[in-house]
Amino acid sequence: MGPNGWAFLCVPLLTAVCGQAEGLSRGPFLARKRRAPADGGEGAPKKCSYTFLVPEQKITGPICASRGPALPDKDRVTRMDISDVRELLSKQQREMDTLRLVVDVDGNLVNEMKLLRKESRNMNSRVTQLYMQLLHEIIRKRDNSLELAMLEGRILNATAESLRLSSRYRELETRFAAMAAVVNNQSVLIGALEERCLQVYGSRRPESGGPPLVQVVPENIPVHVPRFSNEIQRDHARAFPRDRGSRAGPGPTGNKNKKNELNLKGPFRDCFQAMQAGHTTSGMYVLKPDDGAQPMQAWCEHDIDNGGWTVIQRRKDGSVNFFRNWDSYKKGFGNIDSEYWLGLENIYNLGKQGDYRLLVEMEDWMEKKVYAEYSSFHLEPESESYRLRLGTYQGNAGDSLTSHNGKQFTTLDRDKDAFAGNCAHFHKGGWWYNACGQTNLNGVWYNGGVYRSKFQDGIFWADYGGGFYSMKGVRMMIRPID
Ligand SMILES: [Ca+2]
Repeated sequence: MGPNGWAFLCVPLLTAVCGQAEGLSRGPFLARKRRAPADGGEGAPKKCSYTFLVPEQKITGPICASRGPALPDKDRVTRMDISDVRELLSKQQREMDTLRLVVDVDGNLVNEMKLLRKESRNMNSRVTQLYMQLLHEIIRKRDNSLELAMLEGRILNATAESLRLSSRYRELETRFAAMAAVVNNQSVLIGALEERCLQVYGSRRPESGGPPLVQVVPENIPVHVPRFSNEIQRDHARAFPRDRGSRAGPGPTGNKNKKNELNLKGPFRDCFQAMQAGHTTSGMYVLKPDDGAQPMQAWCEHDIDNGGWTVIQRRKDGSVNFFRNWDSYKKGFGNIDSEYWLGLENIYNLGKQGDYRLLVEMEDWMEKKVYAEYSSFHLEPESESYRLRLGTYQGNAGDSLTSHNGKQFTTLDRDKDAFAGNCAHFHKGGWWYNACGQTNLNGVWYNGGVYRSKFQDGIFWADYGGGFYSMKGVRMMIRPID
């Protein structure tokens, strides 16, 4: 309470109010209304009450509304006290607000801290994972580089080994070429010595000796070390178990299967015409040349050099005996799907239909194929003993056939060669022998390449391997000139 306080004065204001219940004074006066008890009724005497009116006095302090006994000054609550309290409360409220704000901010900070901590943990985990991956990668790369180094080492070793082998191979090849030349020369020398012996001692006629052996140094040496073999086919009973055409027959035969024979296509004038007719599969066909008396079977080769090739001779496995007489060579023999000779008359009839060229394809015992091609080819009629007419050579086997150009055909029973004796007798085949020749493609099929024989009777092509190297496979084919 203010020290001075203020006096609370209650001055009764006497007002005479009688029967007026609604008299109410308003304004800056303290009004008191006292109602008389209602038990009087209208008849009861009216009671009067007194109201004291106190002149208005300016109130500067709190008004005590207490109706109780007046409090001592020191216990009175003044407006200032209330204001102070309010101010204090307001201040505390503000402090509370501030604190709440701080708490809110702190709470957000805590949450953020939590999030950051969580993120940090995740980051750590991720960093650890990446580190492990990196480590793994480093280890793997190190292993790879080690493996690479090992591989490089092995490649280097292999390269060195291959170089060494290649060098050794070249050395062996050179030695083989030298040996082949020596063998060839020795065979020639032995032949010459035999002839000289016969001449000196006169025990046999000179012409009964063999023909001069091939003395050319071959242009090409088959690139392998062959094994010498004497597996010659003089034992016909053993060597030609499938050869049923030793006697002169109607010509080379096809597959014995009748069904297959029925499926043969033709007849065509040659394999080129068959190809033009749309038959582009290599195989057996029926041919009938323009002047041919009867159709024949032949193998058509459509898989090399644009196709259309008529095969007139084939050697491949020694299954057919080629040491035959005139009639047999004239009509042909063998099996179309293995070894055969098409027949001189058939070849003659084919050749006179037009301009043909000849392809001689040969295969050595390393399965390397070489060829000799002649720009033109035909035979003269039987009255000329099927004389050979050839054009110019091109190829990679060397030209061993041109020396036979213009020669007549010789067999064991018809000697048309230029040698005193019968070349067919020494070379064991039928051919356009000279005296006797640089090639013998109808000779004896020897197994293995280089062979030993008193006479050069193998399937040789002098410019490829010399006279004592027998080819593994041969095909003679003709085709019209484009
Ligand atoms: Ca002769």
